[in-house]
Amino acid sequence: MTKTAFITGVAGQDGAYLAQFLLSKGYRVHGMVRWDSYCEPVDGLARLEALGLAGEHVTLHMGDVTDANNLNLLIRDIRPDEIYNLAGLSQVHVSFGTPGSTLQINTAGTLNVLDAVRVNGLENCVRVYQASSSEMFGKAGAPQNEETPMAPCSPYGVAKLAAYHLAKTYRESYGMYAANGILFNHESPLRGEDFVTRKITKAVAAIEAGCGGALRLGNLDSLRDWGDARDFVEGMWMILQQDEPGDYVLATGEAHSVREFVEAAFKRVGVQIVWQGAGVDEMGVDAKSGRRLVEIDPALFRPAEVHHLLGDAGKAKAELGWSPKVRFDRLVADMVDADRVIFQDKPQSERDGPTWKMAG
Ligand code: G4F
Repeated sequence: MTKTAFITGVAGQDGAYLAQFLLSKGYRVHGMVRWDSYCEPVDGLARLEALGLAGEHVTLHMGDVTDANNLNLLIRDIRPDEIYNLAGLSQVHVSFGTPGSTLQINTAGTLNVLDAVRVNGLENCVRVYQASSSEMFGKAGAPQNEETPMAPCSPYGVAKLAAYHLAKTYRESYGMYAANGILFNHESPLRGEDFVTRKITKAVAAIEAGCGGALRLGNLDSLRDWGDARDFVEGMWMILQQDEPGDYVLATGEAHSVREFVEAAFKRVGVQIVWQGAGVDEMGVDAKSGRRLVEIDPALFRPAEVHHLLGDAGKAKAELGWSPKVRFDRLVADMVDADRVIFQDKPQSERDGPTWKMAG
């Protein structure tokens, strides 16, 4: 029997790859996108377009997780077998500036999804995947797994932790199939430029093409467990195929610093970075030419930082049979290569246009 999935946040990196994955499994896929994704120019649907999924493949609905009535009606009409709640404000640094809307979207939004299932009387026929995050571990020591006490240190982490507990509470109180995927950082060529990986790979490609200035970054020493988003969306699906709902860490088990990511990305285009100076005066220099390619921007430091994320996905491996296929070097190379294509395709006159901007 054909299953139906409903993805909130379908226009994001994970939403687009998950939609692609579920379509390949024969699912009927419905996705919710916010009204502003439809505005001209329709950049909001760019990821779905990049994967060839806009149009008839995914049925799109305009909506917003903060609008409970809207969600109730959508879920009533679609009657999905599986809901993947991926909508959210996902930029940790932004959450310090907009803590109120972060909680509205990431916590109250999750509550609205869970409650829409409940008030429509669908507790026994819908499975809900909640996009939880390793940012919930915050200051907890590494490595982190499902048993690690959580100590979030950003409004984003706090909002996600509350949502995680809401999913557990609905599971325990109403017998609802609600499962948390506690995902460590996962990246791809579709990653937004306000995350550090894509910011770096796009800057490297621009510099190689001769049209980028120095890359400005904040904390170079934080450690992240970076995997490939395509591996992770498969894990999301596997989580919802278990007989009993549970909570699972998805991670590669390998941590690298932002500094290492910078070095690997430049290495892909044949540039060796050497570091000079210290603190906010530190810079990354091309070992051959002496050109300054990386600078520190104190404005990009966060009020509080998660220093070391390193996931232990042993439970997912044992129970789901999930393990990541893509490792760090390949991920960096794929992302740099994808950004090189953007610059190769552009005539010199267009390369400094609005598509090339430093964000986040
Ligand atoms: O790429 P980031 O912004 O990702 P972050 O904060 O780890 O969050 C991502 O992963 C979480 C999973 O743990 C998700 F829940 C969340 O939604 C998101 O996907 O920053 C990574 C690191 C940080 O330590 C940051 O301080 O890079 C450091 N960094 C240094 N310079 C920078 C920059 N981050 C950004 N965004 N921009 C910079 O210029």
